[in-house]
Amino acid sequence: MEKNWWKEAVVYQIYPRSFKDSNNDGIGDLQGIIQKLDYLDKLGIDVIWLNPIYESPNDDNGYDISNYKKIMNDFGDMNDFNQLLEEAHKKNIKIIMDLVVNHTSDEHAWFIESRKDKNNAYRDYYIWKDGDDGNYPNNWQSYFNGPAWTYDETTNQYYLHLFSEKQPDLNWDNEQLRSEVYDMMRYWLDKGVDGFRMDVINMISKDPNIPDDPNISQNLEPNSASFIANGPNAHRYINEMNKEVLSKYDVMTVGEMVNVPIEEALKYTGSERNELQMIFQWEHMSLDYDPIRGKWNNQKVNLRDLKESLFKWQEKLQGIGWNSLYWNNHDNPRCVSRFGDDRPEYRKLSAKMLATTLHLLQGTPYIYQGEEIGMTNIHLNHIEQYEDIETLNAYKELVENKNSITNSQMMKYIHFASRDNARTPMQWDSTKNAGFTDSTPWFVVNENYKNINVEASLNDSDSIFYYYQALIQLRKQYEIIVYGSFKAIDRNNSKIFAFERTLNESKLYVISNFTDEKINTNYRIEQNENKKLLIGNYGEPILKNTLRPYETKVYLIDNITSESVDNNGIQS
Ligand code: TEU
Ligand code: CA
Repeated sequence: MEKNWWKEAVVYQIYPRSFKDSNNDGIGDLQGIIQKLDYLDKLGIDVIWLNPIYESPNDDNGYDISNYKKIMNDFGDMNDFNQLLEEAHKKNIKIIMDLVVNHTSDEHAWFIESRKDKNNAYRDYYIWKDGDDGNYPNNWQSYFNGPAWTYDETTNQYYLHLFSEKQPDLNWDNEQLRSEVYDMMRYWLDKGVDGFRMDVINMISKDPNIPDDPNISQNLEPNSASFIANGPNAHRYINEMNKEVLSKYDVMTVGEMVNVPIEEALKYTGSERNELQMIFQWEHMSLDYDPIRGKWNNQKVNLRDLKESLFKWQEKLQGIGWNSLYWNNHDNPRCVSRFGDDRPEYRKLSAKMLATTLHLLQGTPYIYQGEEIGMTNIHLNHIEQYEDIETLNAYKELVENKNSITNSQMMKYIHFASRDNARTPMQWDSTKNAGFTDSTPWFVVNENYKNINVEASLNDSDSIFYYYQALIQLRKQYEIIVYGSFKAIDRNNSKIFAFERTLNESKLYVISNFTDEKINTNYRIEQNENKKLLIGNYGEPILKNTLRPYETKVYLIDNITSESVDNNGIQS
């Protein structure tokens, strides 16, 4: 397998609005990030992915960009950015930017022009269509509820927006638009940024005939975007972007893709295809969705489904593409609450177990801010306390308009699934507002900050923080963690997540208990005399043939003898 720095790296995702406020206006900012670079350096990460920091009216917290070459006032200015990049680079930390080019803000100069008249030079930068006999051009729905089309009086046409009506979709079939996007990308790369995370990049190509989505029925919630993803020219445009821009720089690329079947993913990430290096696929983020209400649910995923999904991605991409590994991000609830167990007695154990399981799979691991200290979901009592547009719109739709669920049911779903679970301010210490700001924070601080915070983690040698630090160190030390091949173990077990990795003469075994039960096991590896415990979340002594609640064990065998590998070294 070809060696690349971005395969060896660990990425840390920063949601700037909630990371650290340096000037006490209640909003996180670039200087705040600069103040915390030492902290990130201590953790040992290699790359920072910044959620959008560009000028934006913040209808969707920066995912609605009004100027791609300006920094949002809330976050600082270009000098702050330059300083951040320079200081990060001094510490050997790279920075990748969010590239949001499926849509812009309706306040972007292109759209302001575009909506003026049908003959405007920018008209075709967006997707404008006539209504269908007084109705919407077709039945597509927005991700944030309601039709994906908004009528504009000035020209008596509708424009497409797969997200909010303040996020009009760009028309990638327009060559001029594509070349402007490439110029903008070069602007950031020439500045020295180290790559891009590309927002919903598999949705840039729409079928020009805009056919109705046959899957949408009146009663069923979701949206049409699954139908729109991976459109006719998606690969052609990404390949062109690679040729025109990406291939000229040594950078990292990760395409965010909701609704991406494996066959498509192989094309996007295939090392021979010159498109992207890896993608964020969403499959394991949606296994707990409800067939009717989509993400608005509070059922925990079944471990076998989770394993099957992740195993499939490991097996299918192996040797062809490359996986990105993540348990959570700014669009998803906190992983310790969702996949682990955030009750006080299990929070630390299960957070470490999740970290181990993820970081030892094949792929590039991503840590979402606060994950490294085990931050949890937030449970606010009133819908008015929430900020996220997706959450607020869904509440309106499901509780107020359709009357299909009660307030109290919806609040339970929100507590489980809302994006705002991940967007509460970072918990730095036990002082007021968790040390995030001295004034009123833009969004509620989780009240558990008195116990769960960075300062406490740094003072506790057994903390989740130091465990992540150790995992990152192991990755630097053992090539097998990066380049070893993957093989599932004990596949049908509904409580244990186990797999092995192999590189040359070494083998690594990862065995994780996803439950709060004590489980008896029978893995051959535990009888092997030559194994050594690389890392685990219970101190010594390690109990053979037993997994305690949320226990994880990683064994390494340096020199495989034919004897020790028979039967995969595993389970009788
Ligand atoms: O997310 C893609 C996306 O489809 C999400 O809206 C997703 O469906 C939703 O968050 C599930 O809860 C990206 C960004 O990560 C997200 O923050 C943006 O809101 C969205 O694109 C629009 O730019
Ligand atoms: Ca600020």
